[in-house]
Amino acid sequence: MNEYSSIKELLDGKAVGREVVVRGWVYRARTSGGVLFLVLRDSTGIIQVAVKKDRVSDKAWKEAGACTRVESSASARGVVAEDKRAPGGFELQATDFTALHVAEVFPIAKDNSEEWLLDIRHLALRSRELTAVMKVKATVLEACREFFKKKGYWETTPPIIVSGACEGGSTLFSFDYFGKKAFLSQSAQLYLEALIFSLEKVYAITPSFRAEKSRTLRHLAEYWHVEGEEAYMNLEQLIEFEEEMVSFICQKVARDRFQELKLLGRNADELAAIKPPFHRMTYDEAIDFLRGKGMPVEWGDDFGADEEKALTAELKKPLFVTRFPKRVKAFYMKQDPEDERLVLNNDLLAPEGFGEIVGASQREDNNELLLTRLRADGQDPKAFEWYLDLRRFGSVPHSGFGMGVERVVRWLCKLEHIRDATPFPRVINRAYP
Ligand code: NSS
Repeated sequence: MNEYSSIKELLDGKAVGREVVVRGWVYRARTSGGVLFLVLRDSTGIIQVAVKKDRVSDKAWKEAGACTRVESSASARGVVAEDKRAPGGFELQATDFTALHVAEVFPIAKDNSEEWLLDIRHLALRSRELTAVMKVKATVLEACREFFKKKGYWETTPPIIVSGACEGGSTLFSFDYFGKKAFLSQSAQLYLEALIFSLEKVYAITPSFRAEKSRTLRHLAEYWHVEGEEAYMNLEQLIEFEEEMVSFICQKVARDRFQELKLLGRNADELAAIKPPFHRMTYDEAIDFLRGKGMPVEWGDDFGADEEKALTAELKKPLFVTRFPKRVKAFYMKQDPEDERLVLNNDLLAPEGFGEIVGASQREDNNELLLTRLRADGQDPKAFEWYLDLRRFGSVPHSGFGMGVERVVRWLCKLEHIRDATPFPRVINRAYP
């Protein structure tokens, strides 16, 4: 009998009295009354292992004694017993114990500085909180793929090495590509637009790169981007799609990651309550709202973290802000036929002050307007010749969006800083470890 049990399956009471084998890492250790108590953790949970000298072999006793250093790895055989004092309420009464690796002194203790914890992120990732966040993130990605599949979308693989900017030149990372200048993709959008002409409904989940030169709580230099693009879709249909997708993610995370959310201080019921319709406001209404709050905003300003916070601080559901001024938004957004100062776009803001999680728009399909906008942005239209071709051969109305996965995870997990939504954060002063 060397089948390993996951720790989680021992914590529902059904395993009481059974002899099982678990393996994992020592999370805590103490001795009391001649018994060695080692709390073991695996990817699913923690359980206390009680090792009594007279119940195990000399070899097992010695190996357990060597494993009192936290983060040592071990396997333990034992009988599951109920024990109200043990963390989780159950204990493994050891009949055998094997040290797999006796750890050196673990460099993480209480009161470590944040920078130090980031320096040893490869070890800090073992914390229960970060483990919970990574599981939530995996579930968010799973939910996205499930939702797109339900909607008949094809998953595609756009390039990461690109020759032009999608979101403006100021945050592009450039590098030498066989003697020519190339960039790391900020967004797969332009390539997804090309793909709708054969596949109609497409999405991609890719890393995106932004040379963000400021330190903020919500910007990474490398983040994961979920992007969708659909032929014949207009702004109103796009909004409904986003609403449904974000609700689907919240429902799934609330259901499947209930325990993890609890550990992180997020009540799953709050996420389960996120259902369509979301709040909606035009840009003009948002300006009025912010002025009413005494904020010094001018028509034509883009919104930053402070404005987004003020707009959503009191809300329990996300908020769509629609129809922004053309001059603060990207060249590809379709001009509003009813007001040429505006574009047919929306920013989706998470509630509770967390701010923008999705940027979306109907796409400009008039090449004259596209060229004017590209020039106004200081871009070289030659780099976009292929993109302009898309409007020369069977152009159709279409729309799409991009959602920042870490932004969503930060909101769902109520994280202070976006860097904790990703295992190895890349920010202005850090690309290590
Ligand atoms: O710049 S966006 O608002 N829009 C686009 O890139 C479009 N081309 C997407 C599309 O329509 N296919 O970025 C989209 C989202 C934004 O709402 C954030 O959630 C996230 O990407 N985002 C970021 N997350 C983390 N760090 C940084 N620096 C960042 N920039 C954008």
